[in-house]
Amino acid sequence: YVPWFPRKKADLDTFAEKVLEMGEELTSDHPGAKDPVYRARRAEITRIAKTHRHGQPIPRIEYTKEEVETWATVFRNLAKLFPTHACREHQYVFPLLVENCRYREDNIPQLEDISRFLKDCTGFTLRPVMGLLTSRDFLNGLAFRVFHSTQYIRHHSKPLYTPEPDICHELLGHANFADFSQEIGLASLGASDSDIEKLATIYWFTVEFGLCRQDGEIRAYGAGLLSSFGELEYALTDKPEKKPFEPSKTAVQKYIVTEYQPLYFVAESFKDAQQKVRDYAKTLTRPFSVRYNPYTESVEVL
Ligand code: H2B
Ligand code: FE
Repeated sequence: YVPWFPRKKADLDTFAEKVLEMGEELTSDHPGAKDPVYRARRAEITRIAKTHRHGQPIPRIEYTKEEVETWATVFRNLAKLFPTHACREHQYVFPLLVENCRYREDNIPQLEDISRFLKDCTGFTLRPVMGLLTSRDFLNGLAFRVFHSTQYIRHHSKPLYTPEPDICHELLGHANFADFSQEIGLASLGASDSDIEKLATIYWFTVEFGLCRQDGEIRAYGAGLLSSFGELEYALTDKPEKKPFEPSKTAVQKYIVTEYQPLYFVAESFKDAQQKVRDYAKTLTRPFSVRYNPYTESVEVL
């Protein structure tokens, strides 16, 4: 039995309304749950994701003054930490985004601008999403070099905290849209539920919370860290435990999503993390193999 999986980029349209939680409904502990104005605004923004179809431009949003202030607080605090805490790959792309995509303290960049820029330099595109997707759907998107991105922002009462991805997390954390995420994505197509869980765990400890060595220091490359002022500082102290990144072991590590991580995995370098994930993805077996055709943006099943 092989689960259904998308064969071409346009097939990702079927995910548009399949969100887990927090899309339209916010859980009671969400900082914006009791704010009707926030909820209405969010519904307005998620409608874009709901109706977006492959090939269409992503509508621009005119963010409110309050939303831009929230962004500014996050931006300002993180920008202070990046020089000492972020890996060099992140430090390399950040100025490019400032230059090409209007990343500024007083401006929330537009998904359409970033998507076009990424398409030119990496082949990645962004697609707006209403909220959290299942691991399977999210990873399947990566196989097509599509990164699902939220377009709304966290609640203004807690600018340095969000229980879910928001535009600050996507744009400030995932800036180093890593090439190796496509390989995790390709491995996820039609994979068994247990392999999806392993890949999602690897994703968690690398793309989201990965650390790497760099010139004798430890630096962050994971987006969950690079978009969280508090956790980025904490992760590089000696409070959390750190283990060497070893995919077969990392893949079965349990983790929590609601607090700072008690444990991080440290790769020898960003490149080393990438290579190890690639090699690991090849060890998962399926009754077929897949090959991505970049010209047709589709997957050939062999
Ligand atoms: N959905 C969305 N919208 N954004 C994410 O960053 C995300 C997701 N991450 N679903 C996924 C789950 C990740 O935590 C792994 C693959 O489970
Ligand atoms: Fe993320």
